[in-house]
Amino acid sequence: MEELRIGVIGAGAIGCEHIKRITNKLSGGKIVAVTDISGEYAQKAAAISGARVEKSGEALIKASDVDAVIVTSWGPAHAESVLQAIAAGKPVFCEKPLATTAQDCRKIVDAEMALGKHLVQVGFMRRYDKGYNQVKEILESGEAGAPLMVHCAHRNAQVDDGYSTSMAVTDTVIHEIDCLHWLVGDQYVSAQVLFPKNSKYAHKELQDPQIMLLTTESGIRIDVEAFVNCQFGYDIECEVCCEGAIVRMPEPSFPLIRKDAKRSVAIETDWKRRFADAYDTEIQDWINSTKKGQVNGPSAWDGYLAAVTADALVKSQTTGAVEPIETGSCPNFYQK
Ligand code: NAI
Ligand code: ISE
Repeated sequence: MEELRIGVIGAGAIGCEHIKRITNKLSGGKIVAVTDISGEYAQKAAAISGARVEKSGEALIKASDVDAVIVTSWGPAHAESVLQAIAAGKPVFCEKPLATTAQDCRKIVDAEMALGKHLVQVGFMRRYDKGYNQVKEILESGEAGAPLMVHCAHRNAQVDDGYSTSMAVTDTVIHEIDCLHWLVGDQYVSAQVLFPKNSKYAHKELQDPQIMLLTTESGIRIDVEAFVNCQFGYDIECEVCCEGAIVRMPEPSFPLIRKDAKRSVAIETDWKRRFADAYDTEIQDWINSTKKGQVNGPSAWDGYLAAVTADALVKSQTTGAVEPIETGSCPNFYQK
């Protein structure tokens, strides 16, 4: 196959970012069709790449010149498109979350297994980030000893009024949920959420910040600070305390400025820039592996694991209790 002909469902912020990177930066893929429930958004996105506008997600998936599909619509619309792509036997890259309920993620897993062919990749791009991979390499080398604790922070400068307390789990910390069990090579068994004093910058209905606690099968304790009105920037931290060393993920590199009797270093403000290289590597890998009929990245099973874990955290937001995480064992089909 010379070029992978791609159709995109959902032409909002990240949909347009992926269309731009495939059109202007990456190789081996071409956007041939775009659709969005907003005709105006679809037209604008199609213009970026010279693609045509399709009338619906279903029509786009069925189109004979679409080899593979990217789903970047709103979370609640993901499951329908992914299931339609599987039914059509077409590879599909779906932005997180794979679906908004664990039940819908399970339907996708079951449909893919019934077909007997790997078609689904989920957009958990942190697995492609250089910093996380450097940490993982050190952990896997054994030089730091066994991981005991992981301390993380996921901070956004601010969120709008539509952002709810549960979205800190389902929209934001969902990235840590996926990448931390991959990082330490262990599975989660329980989850809890604690609410510190609320920030005055959080809107009336929102609990912010939150502390999310996850425990793994071998007993590793993970804490993630989710602080989505931190005011100062977009800040992602990860530190793994091991038996023999502490391994800290490198921060984005900015020049040190000496000015007005101060030394200062900038902090990133935008997730698109913070993870730009990871998105590039992720989508390039998806194009390359799809052309070979393979799925290399996070699978539908990873999407399901994340949804079950998110459910336990969201439940704990209400109960305050330590909630069990019961995923069942990984089917042979998804074992790597
Ligand atoms: P957005 O709101 O900017 O764009 C979503 C687009 O989907 C809108 O243009 C909307 O009209 C369209 N849409 C909704 N339902 C549709 C349907 N049934 N058919 C066709 N189009 C439909 O949202 P954004 O920020 O682009 O997020 C999209 C998805 O990507 C979300 O699931 C979000 O969680 C995920 N995302 C992932 C990120 C990452 O770091 N991996 C970063 C930002 C978003
Ligand atoms: C957004 O949807 C993303 O996925 C970003 O990566 C994340 O950092 C942000 O908190 C979410 O709102």
